[in-house]
Amino acid sequence: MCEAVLVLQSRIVMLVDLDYFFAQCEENRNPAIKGKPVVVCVYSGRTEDSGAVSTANYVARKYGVKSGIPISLAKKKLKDTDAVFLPVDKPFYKQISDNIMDILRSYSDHLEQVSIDEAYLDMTNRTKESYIEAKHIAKTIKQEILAQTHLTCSIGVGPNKLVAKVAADVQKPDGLTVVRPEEVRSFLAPLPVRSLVGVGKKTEQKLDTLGVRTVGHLAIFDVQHLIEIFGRKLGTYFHNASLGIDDDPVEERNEPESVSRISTLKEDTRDLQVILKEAYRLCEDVHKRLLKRELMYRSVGIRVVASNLAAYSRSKTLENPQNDLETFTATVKELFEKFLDESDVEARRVGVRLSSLTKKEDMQQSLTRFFGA
Ligand code: DCP
Ligand code: CA
Ligand code: CA
Repeated sequence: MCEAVLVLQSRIVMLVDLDYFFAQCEENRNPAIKGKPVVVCVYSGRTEDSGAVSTANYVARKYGVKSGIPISLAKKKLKDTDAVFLPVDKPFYKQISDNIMDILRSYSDHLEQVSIDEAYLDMTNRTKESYIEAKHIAKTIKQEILAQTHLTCSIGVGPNKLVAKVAADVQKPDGLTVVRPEEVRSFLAPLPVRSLVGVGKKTEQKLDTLGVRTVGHLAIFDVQHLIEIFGRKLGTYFHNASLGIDDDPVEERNEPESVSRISTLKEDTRDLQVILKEAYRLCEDVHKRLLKRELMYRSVGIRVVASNLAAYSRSKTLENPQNDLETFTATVKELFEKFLDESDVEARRVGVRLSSLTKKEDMQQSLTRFFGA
């Protein structure tokens, strides 16, 4: 008899979420406001205080100020404090976000950015499926983000996106929570149903009337009954979610703006040959990813993280889009030579990057258009 056996590959997925992101960016821009309640606002412009709170730092949250409440209410709650109210400055936060996403990309082959301050990383290959290694990498990521941008984040690690997200949320700010596959059920069971992605206020209320308050309650609730109430799709989703089951892959949402890799040298050095040996290895890897996605590059960049964790980038834009490895490595060599000439930095980590990417077809299309074909 032939039996079909479904073998699911075990994964390690990480969710990185920046703490009180917009407000933390503002604290860094002006450290004098650290320690005070900081409220970042979307002013509608109708009256002086009309509009909503975008986010607030944890000092302000103690007074009940949070995303979405009216600015006037936040002012009331913070009446007797030295609170600081600031308008949102998206371009400034986006720049910091891009920097952080670049750092994260260097730690994983698959990254899915879900919002300005949040991304999933598939760590299965890089960790060789070891949760000890995953925890170690998560700590390193936190350190690198802090050293380079002065921001803290919270990280959740688990066997899938659903668990990683809940794990990142349970300990904030500056948290790190690792949930191994065998711990998933007991980790989720005591949490309120609202902790699960997709369970909003309305669902929470509906479940509450059924006596279902925790994820553990949901897990033992009859799945057929859930389907009758919420429909097949949602009912099945809630049931699986309560058991920590989720096979949604970590997928890049858009064409990447760049492909890059960075790695740590065996020891800090200024030796060009040692640096290039490692850089060429990274180039091959990045180049393979470029070809796999059928992309062409016009800019080549290098990155050096110094012994003191200060980071430096250099890049060169070429005349025409290319897709060969030789131009890439030759440009990398040129950039590292120049960088070492100009600075006295000891390199701790080195990285290479291709950017200004275009699809191969686009090139052909523009040539066809050019020749009027
Ligand atoms: N944001 C917003 N309006 C909302 C929710 C969020 O403008 N209703 C913006 C401001 C936040 C950013 O998005 O800084 C990220 O949202 P998060 O939900 O991740 O919240 P924070 O990063 O502010 O706080 P936390 O530390 O809880 O992650
Ligand atoms: Ca956040
Ligand atoms: Ca977020």
